[in-house]
Amino acid sequence: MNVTRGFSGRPRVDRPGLPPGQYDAGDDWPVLSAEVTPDLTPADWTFRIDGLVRRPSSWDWDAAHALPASVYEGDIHCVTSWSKFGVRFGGVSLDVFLEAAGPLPEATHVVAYAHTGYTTNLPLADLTGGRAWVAWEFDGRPLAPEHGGPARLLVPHLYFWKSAKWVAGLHLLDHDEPGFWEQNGYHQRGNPWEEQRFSGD
Ligand SMILES: Nc1nc2c(c(=O)[nH]1)N[C@H]1C(S)=C(S)[C@@H](COP(=O)(O)O)O[C@H]1N2
Ligand SMILES: [Mo]
Repeated sequence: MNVTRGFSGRPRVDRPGLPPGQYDAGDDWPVLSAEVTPDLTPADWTFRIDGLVRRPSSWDWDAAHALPASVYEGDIHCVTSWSKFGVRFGGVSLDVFLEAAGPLPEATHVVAYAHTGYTTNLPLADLTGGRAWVAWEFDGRPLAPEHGGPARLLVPHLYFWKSAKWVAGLHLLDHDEPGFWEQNGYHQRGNPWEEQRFSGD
């Protein structure tokens, strides 16, 4: 395991804001992809919300960028145990996209899917309230392709596997439907503060 070591010579595992079982990766930002990084340009990118919504809606790059911009400044936590502090992503709040699509009252869960086919499931409530974004900037620069550029989902209060890279859309459902990692033993929700790593945690 690669850990960032402080001057004490020990991995930094006791810093405030670090969820249980995590370590501070410092300036490292590991790349974790089940797929090959796709050759996806802003011109190819689209984002769609459908399923249990009043108005199935799609945005292309320009339409998404015409929406009010929003920034996340905070931490991210990967289930493989690295956390990264003080990151800054720019994009648009999912509240804005969801308001446009109008979730039906029976919608409770979401399958987020990527242009590559990767999927991950989330409770709809975890995507509202200013806690989730479609993000295309990191530290003021375009998000790098290996980190999900041109645009990724960002749900930083859950383990980072929920933040689908190369995000293509959300499908709203009235039940939970396991995504890629969730079908392979990972937790349906993935709250790092409760160490919801694997099914049964
Ligand atoms: N499309 C896609 N999104 C994905 C993944 C993936 O394999 N494919 N991996 C997830 C996991 S496990 C993590 S920890 C983060 C990694 O994002 P990063 O490579 O930018 O660190 O992306 C998540 N989103
Ligand atoms: Mo991860």
